[in-house]
Amino acid sequence: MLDDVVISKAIIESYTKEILESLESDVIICGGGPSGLCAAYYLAQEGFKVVVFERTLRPGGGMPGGGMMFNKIVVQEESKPVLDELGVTTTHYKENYYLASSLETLGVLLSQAIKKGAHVFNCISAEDVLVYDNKVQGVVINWTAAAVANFHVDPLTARSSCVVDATGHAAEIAHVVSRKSGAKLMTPTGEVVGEKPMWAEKGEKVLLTNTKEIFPNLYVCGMAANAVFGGPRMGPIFGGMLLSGQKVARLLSERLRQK
Ligand code: 48H
Repeated sequence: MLDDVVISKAIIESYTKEILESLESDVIICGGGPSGLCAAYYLAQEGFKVVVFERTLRPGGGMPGGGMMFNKIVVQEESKPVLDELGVTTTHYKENYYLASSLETLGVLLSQAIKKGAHVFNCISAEDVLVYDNKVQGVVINWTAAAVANFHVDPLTARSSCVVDATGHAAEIAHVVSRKSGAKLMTPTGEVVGEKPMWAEKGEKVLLTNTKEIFPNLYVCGMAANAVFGGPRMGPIFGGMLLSGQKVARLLSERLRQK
């Protein structure tokens, strides 16, 4: 026999427990696209407490759409080890080009990040940041549905040692810090420079250099990193997104271990 209210209690109790435990963490990642999920996977694997807030119902960002909804992704040789480690099937296309299903890659990445211990919350947007003493100390969160409905609902907060902007092209967290704190970002202009036109070779090359700290305790990865530093977009090649997530996890791991 099944009791409907027991089912409801099980869901509400376990969700409430997980989100309460997630209000203080080592790293908050804003955005559950490929770069954010990859960063979450590596950080969780290292034993850090990592929380991902993803705006939409379905994590994955631009990955499931592949290229123009042809649901395949291309990755280059240097990023293939990440897919091998995760257990994603790849096929060789030509020298330096591998193909994978965008859906399988997303499914595996999300599953592996959660299995390693990352706390992934969908339907929650990071709408602002906590900045005390000129350092980012956490994020301000709200139900995406409240914003979609245009309801005036005050938000809640979550604290972390570091925050990652993995919000993709929009680089939302970098923008909000730049706009509201009045301080300069660690970019050539001191602000968000803005993404440049498509150029896969260059976009992938500069992405790893651009993956770094841009304001005390705030890091950028993925497409947001190129948007912040004025790097080109690169179309549906996803190797750089994975490597950028891996790099930001390594930077944070080194940083957090020094504490
Ligand atoms: C919570 C948020 C918020 C917010 C946004 O766009 P993404 O897939 O980002 P990346 O950088 O991991 O991957 C980029 C890739 O998908 C891509 O777009 C490429 C390679 N483009 C090249 C080209 O030429 O177009 O994911 C970002 C995620 C999304 O799921 C958003 O819903 C989410 O972040 N998000 N989540 N709070 N404020 N803003």
